[in-house]
Amino acid sequence: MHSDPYAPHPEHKFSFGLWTVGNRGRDPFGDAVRPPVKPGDLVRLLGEVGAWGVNLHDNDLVPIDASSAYRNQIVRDFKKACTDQGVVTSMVSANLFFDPVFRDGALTANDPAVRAYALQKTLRAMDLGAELGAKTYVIWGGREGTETDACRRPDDAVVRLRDAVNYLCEYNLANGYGYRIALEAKPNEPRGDAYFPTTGAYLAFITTLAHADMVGVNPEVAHEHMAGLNITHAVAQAWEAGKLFHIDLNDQVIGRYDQDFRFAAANPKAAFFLVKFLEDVGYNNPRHFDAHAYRTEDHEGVKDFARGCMRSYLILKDKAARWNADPEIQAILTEIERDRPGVPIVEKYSESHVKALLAYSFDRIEIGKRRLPYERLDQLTIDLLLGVRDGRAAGTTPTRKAP
Ligand code: GLT
Ligand code: MN
Ligand code: MN
Repeated sequence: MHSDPYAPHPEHKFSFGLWTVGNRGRDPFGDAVRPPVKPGDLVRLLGEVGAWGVNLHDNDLVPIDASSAYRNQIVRDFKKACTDQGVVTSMVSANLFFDPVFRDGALTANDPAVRAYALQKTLRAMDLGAELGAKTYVIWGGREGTETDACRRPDDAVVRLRDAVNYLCEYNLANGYGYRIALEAKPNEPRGDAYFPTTGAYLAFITTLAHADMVGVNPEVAHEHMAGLNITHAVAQAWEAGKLFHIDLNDQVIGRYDQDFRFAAANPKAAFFLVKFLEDVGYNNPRHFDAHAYRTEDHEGVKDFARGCMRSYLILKDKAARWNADPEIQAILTEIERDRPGVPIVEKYSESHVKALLAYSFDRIEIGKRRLPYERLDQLTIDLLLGVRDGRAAGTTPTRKAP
């Protein structure tokens, strides 16, 4: 039998939030178009399409006012659905944005009772996730922001969030939950402006925490694109800092509202460089698709959406392997990185190094002449992505498939 080379397997760690495959297509201008699906049935859908993990907010699973007996029943049923389907609960979070109580923010709100309630809700979400076996806890500050900065000093919001995250780290330690906490940035929406608008902002914030080692980031493709930024650069900085705990894969046209499209649907070239980066460095944390099906889809279409996310990732992974093995691409890379014997060492400061550097005479004109054939390099990348170049088996000329 012909086996699909782009079929998902558990080692890919592909996960979906209950809110992603359970998204009902509501938007600010129109009501739901898909009927509600119970969490257990969403897990069955994930099992059917071949996902490894499921993620959830507390209230995706347990209604906000559920009694503890009802909560326990729901959790039991959910655990059974996960075991039956071989789907793991990989990440949890607290919904600190939907209920009206959070209209001025949650952990950074002005009202101390709102902040305390948000913290209590988060502790309970951590308890829930621990019970389900989750090891990543995401904090997305959906309502942490403003429409008018008349309402508070922004640095007060920074202090409040720091106090809250420090508190959560202590709770994590005290209960032996072993969570890795991942902070997720977004520049705006639903608030006019969000605090910590980019992954870079969170990376700086983390260094100020009491348990910085326990906290990393959860960059989302669409959120960096909303800010007009290059997601791969943000991800690379997080990776280099040892902080890439989780990732939200989806897509988004720059400058639009929060679109949450299927991964690689809008910017396949940017998605390629992101996948190539993750695969090149050996990223091995969950790959979460935080997106949803077009509003035009029905329940079957939601499966097409979920399968499409994973398939596109795996196609791009294969393309990345071909790119890495392509002799012409590799020859260009070797050329542009070619060593310059005799050039002083600048990677490390020392008295002798600085002496050698200051004494060295550079042939600026000659150095400036080195060819940088990035047009060719990019076109080879495009040829490969568009399917007219095989990569792996290619010689110095593109190999064209027979029509
Ligand atoms: C919400 C948001 C996402 C976050 C989720 C985690 S909830 O759907 O748009 O980007 O990752 O709280
Ligand atoms: Mn989003
Ligand atoms: Mn997200």
